[in-house]
Amino acid sequence: MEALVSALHAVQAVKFGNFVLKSGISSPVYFDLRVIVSHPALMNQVSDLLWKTANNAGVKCSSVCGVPYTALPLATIISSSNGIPMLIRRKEAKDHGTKRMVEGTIIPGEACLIIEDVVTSGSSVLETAQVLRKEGLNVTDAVVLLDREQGGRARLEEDGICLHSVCSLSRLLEILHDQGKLDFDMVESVKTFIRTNASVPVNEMINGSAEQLHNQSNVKTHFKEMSYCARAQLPATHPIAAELFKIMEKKQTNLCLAADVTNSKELLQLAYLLGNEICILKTHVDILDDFNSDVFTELRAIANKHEFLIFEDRKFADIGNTVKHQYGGGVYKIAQWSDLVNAHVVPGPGVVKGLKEVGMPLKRGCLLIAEMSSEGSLATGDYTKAAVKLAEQHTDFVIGFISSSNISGRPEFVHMTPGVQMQIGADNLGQQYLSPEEVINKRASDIIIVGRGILSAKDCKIAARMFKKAGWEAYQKRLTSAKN
Ligand code: S5P
Repeated sequence: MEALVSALHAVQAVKFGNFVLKSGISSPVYFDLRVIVSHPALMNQVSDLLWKTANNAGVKCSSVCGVPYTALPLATIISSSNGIPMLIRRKEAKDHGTKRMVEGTIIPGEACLIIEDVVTSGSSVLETAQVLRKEGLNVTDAVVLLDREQGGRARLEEDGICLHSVCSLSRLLEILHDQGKLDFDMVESVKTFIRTNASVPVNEMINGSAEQLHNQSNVKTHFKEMSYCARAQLPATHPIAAELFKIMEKKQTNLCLAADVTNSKELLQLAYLLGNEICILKTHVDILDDFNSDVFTELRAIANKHEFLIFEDRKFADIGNTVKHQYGGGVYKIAQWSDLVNAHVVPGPGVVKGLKEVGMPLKRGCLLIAEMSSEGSLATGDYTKAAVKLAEQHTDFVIGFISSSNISGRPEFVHMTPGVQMQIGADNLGQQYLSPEEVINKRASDIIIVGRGILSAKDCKIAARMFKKAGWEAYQKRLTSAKN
């Protein structure tokens, strides 16, 4: 293993330094496993290790198939050296002749092992698996040279594919460090980069010769395909977001209740009554006529019992120094009892920095308001993009967005959408409504925020259950359609 890692480093299949990626982000690491085709001895060594790794794991297969393109020659060597038949997956069907997506002799029911060079999200392996499965082949295992440990394993497992890796990124960093080829600071900087940029492909350099294998729409598809549970396990997911994703999966709900009531007793009654149906209870503490801090001690106890998070919808929008006081102090002492808060991005980074000083030590999370549901909202276009950028720069505190759709394409971020009722419509003060199906399935947001759709219903419990069911079904539909 040490010799292999050293050789990969020597041929610059893995490079360290400062690279500007196609996404515009600077990265301390750059992978290009494609260069190994120019080094036959290394090709043989890699193929041998891939095959041994699969055998040692007890994988039984009747054929191998490389994920196009880098793994194609690797699969060829494995096939020829071990006498195992190979299949070739086409990227596009031929426009004449047989129109086949897979070349070679296919025997339905037989097991085919997928070969890949690097796994990040697992989406390329999945794509190949889907094509092979459509031909009737049995796909249960994939072997990869380098696992970047960014959620691919969990994602593939969900689809019944066991991932076997020759080397993981952390092992690779460790070996290069031991060999004196990487200093401690660089190791830490790569680890941090990978952790905070989970879905950024690091094989696409700006001006680089690397072929663009992933693009924004790929990332978005991958986001849609991933379950809340798999997203909870991503290294880049903030602990509060991970907790939220786990609650959502466990309780099978993506419903946030906008508990817009003006009386504390009513607030607590709602929390008791609807606690089982929701993943988050959203408050507007400043609309309570009878606020006192005991209410929030009690609300916290209900939240712990029924497993939901509390989100004070304070919409901070001032300079850092002011929001620090508004968040931590004053009458409400929001930071003491609220897991989540949100902020407008209009003041610039200072608002996040100020809130972070108070929230981080308490392990709280923040959502940035990137879009609004009200008619004529100015939070659109470049403003929304700037909100995403700001979130990306503060992933230690910002866990996602208030937005009308999935605006970031990053699976580690949570997207929450207000303005939801069963039917599309509006109120008389500019609020605009979309349906749970539209928000979760079509627009790939994660959480529906519902207020009057539940609060104005004859029976709040029945209404909450209806929204819970609609939101969850839309999520299931999204997962199924993304996989097909
Ligand atoms: O853009 C927004 C952002 C938020 S947080 N539009 C919104 O409506 N909200 C909040 O969501 C709003 O403050 C209210 O608490 C809830 C929507 O309530 P509903 O009664 O219209 O469902």
